[in-house]
Amino acid sequence: MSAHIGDFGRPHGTVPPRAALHTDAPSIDLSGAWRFRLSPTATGLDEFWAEGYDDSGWDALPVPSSWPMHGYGQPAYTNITYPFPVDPPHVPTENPTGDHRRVIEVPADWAGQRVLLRFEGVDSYGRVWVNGAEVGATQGSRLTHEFDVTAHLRAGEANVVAVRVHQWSAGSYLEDQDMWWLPGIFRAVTLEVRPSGGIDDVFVHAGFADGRGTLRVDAPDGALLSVPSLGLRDVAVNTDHVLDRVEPWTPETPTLYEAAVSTGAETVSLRIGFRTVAVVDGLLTANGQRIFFRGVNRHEFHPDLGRVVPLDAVRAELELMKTHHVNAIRTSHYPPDAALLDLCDELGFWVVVENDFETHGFEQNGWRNNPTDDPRWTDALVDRMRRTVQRDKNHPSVVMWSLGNEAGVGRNLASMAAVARELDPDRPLHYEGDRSNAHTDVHSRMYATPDEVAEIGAAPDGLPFVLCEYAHAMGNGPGLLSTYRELFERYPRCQGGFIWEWLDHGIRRGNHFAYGGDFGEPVHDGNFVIDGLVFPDRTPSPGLTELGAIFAPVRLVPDGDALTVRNGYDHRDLTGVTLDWTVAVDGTTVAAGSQAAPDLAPGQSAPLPALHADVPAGRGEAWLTVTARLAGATVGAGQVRLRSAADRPRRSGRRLVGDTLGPAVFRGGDLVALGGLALRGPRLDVWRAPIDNDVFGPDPVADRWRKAGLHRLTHRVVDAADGADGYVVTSRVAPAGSDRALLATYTWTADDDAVTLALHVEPTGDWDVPLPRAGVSMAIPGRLGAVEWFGGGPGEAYVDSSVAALVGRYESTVDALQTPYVRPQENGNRTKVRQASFTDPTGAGLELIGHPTFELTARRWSTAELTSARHTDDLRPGRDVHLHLDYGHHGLGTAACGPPPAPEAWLHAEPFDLVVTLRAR
Ligand code: IPT
Repeated sequence: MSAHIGDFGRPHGTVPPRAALHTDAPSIDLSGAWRFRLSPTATGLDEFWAEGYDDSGWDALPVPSSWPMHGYGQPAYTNITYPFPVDPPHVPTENPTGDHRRVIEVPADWAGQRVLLRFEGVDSYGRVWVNGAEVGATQGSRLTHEFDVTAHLRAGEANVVAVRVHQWSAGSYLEDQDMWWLPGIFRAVTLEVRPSGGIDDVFVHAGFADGRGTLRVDAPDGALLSVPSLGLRDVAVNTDHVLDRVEPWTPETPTLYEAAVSTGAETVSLRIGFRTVAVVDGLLTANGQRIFFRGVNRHEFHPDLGRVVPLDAVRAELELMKTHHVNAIRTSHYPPDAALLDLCDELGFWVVVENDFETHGFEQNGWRNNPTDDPRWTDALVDRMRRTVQRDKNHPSVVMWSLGNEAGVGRNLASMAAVARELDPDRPLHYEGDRSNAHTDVHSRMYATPDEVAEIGAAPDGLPFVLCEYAHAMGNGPGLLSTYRELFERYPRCQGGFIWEWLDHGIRRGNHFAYGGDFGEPVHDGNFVIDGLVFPDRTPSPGLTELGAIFAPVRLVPDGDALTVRNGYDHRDLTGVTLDWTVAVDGTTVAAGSQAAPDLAPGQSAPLPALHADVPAGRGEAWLTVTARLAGATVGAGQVRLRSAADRPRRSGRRLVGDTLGPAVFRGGDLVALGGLALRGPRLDVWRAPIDNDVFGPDPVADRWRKAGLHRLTHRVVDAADGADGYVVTSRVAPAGSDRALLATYTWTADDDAVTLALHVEPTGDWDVPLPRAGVSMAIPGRLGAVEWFGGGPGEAYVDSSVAALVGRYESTVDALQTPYVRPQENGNRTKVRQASFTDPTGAGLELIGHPTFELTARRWSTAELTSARHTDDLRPGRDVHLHLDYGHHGLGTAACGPPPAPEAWLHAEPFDLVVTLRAR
């Protein structure tokens, strides 16, 4: 056996990397059932590659696949920590090894032709045999490797392809990305004829400058190029063309031109997009215009299949990004399946393709022996960079190459940068890990605070700046998105960034999604792998809805009692955009219409003509809501209040008689019934089920909350007495062991059918922690499952994530108000609620009226139960509906990996008031 598996990360036996091409050369897709055997170690195995080997006792496994997702071994998750000793280049003897065999018929007419065997993704190391002869080995899990198997293949006969995949190899040291460790042949395997006189490689150089396209297609001499729609027919390759009447390619206008490069032996089809990417005067530009990345980091993951993502799922997720106005993707932290980039060309995204390279776990060892600075690893790293550039160089969507992620610094960065520049001088380079920017064309940071971003933006000169990761979308959140957008719009150098991250990598297990530690991993990072804008099954989380509202290109901004429309597209006018408007009084539409958007160039604004001449006279709260639509999709929405509500009537006039105040019955100062409806509460409550942004990060606020005892407050009724102002209950609310308290004064008034609670709260003692929430909780009968409200909606919203919430009248159910965060945590708040009702199927129930508003949460389990749940199916509906009516919430922020809420979104322990009318109906 060799000294170590994988020769310092070098693959061997492969042909030189080349572009992914759509060709008419014959090929055979080797997807399907292969024979498979898993062994716990890499040593002592038999010669399964031999042609006569009997694999009839083996199982069948689909290829492509991540074998732990098919019951072979277990997935394992670590973020930074290597799941094996840091002992480069060695890996443990316990090294799950998957032997794959497949017999394939090769057509007789392939005889005499050159044939390549291509692997597009093998995690982490694949030794390959054809008909018993070893042809080489892959290394670089997310990179394409091709082997020339001409000498070993027999046309017109059955052939045996055998692949031994080791989970761990030297290359694993270069692949410490924050994701599940999932071995397998997880992308396509193909046999392809390379016709003699064919086209092995093509490099399209298509620029756009001064209103004209430039085109040069590098291909074998003698090949001919056609771009019929541009009038090019069978013109020579390797020559420069200048083309009038070319539309530039941008994500907003992804114009592609069908093209073909042909020799007598082979035709390659291409889709050409014309754009020039360059750093000009400190700005990253495309076609001379500033690029603005409204981006996401995208990993490849599927909750049932692991690293295998079917093409229809990829298309669906890109379409979901488009409808939420995402215009850029960083392929964190490796090149994606090649098909993704075809879709990005077609649908329109700026793409930063990252090399398959991360050595983050060396940081925990003082960066000692980091491959990034070790010449023994130079070949492997240069090979990785070369494979990355070569495969993906023809995509107009790809605007930058990234050397990798979180790999520290060292001399191999220079080698990688050099090979990328040599192969492709036309694309700038990105790498975040080297603050000196010695090898990059843009300055990049992750999780910089808004203040740091402003400082970078205001600096007199420097490189273009991108946030390659920001707004960590773990659990409920992120907050702060509009703060970052303002910075990107204020400072030209701050060219946007990429949210961390697109998708929760939860693994479906029974009725829930599993995360790190759920598979018995001895070392793991829990739910840090659940930090996406969409759930594992790709349903949007509220964070994505908020992002969509923030990056919507048609901006409708209140200005006095009118709206201003701003064209927030970068590259197109508002042709085709219609503005659909409604005027609603107390949530009921009274007038509606539609008009074309004004003619505005990118960045221009105009006031909208008055649309609300016809608000009927009266007392209700009136709103003008405008929704911008383009080809059926929503491209912006905004609101302005046309008239404030007259204060809704409070209830008064009744005095306490025994335990009864109007329709309400009290016991020991607590409301227990209202007009025949059994209730518990409302009582002061400040606890929320900590969200990930409360729990993680360097100084988790949830630790301070628990230390302060905010999850175990006790109540002491100090006094309960009827008086001139109403029935007044005072209570001292405090945790065991502390002399700090919240003094609550509940003043109850009533008339015949309703009571009004005016709650005043005064903190006393030394409060050095913010409050999670500030309000009351109460329980109502579980049959009141239908919800209707007038206020912010339709979705969940919090103080620093509420741009998507529009004031309106909404209907839902208690069940549908829940957001199923993979690790259960506080969720579901509806903001600025004026009025709400909870009713049973007969329409009877409870109505709540805010003076003026309250924050509303309702669920079928208590906040204590929500706090202790680990997975969604730990939550079981109880008999009651638990309500929280809040004055406010602490902001969401993004502290799980990034800054806490902005100062104005903190909920400091200060006096507050909450006034709500309750009516049984
Ligand atoms: C950063 C990583 O680049 C990313 O892969 C992911 O792990 C993210 O953090 C957290 O979810 S690195 C971090 C130490 C800032």
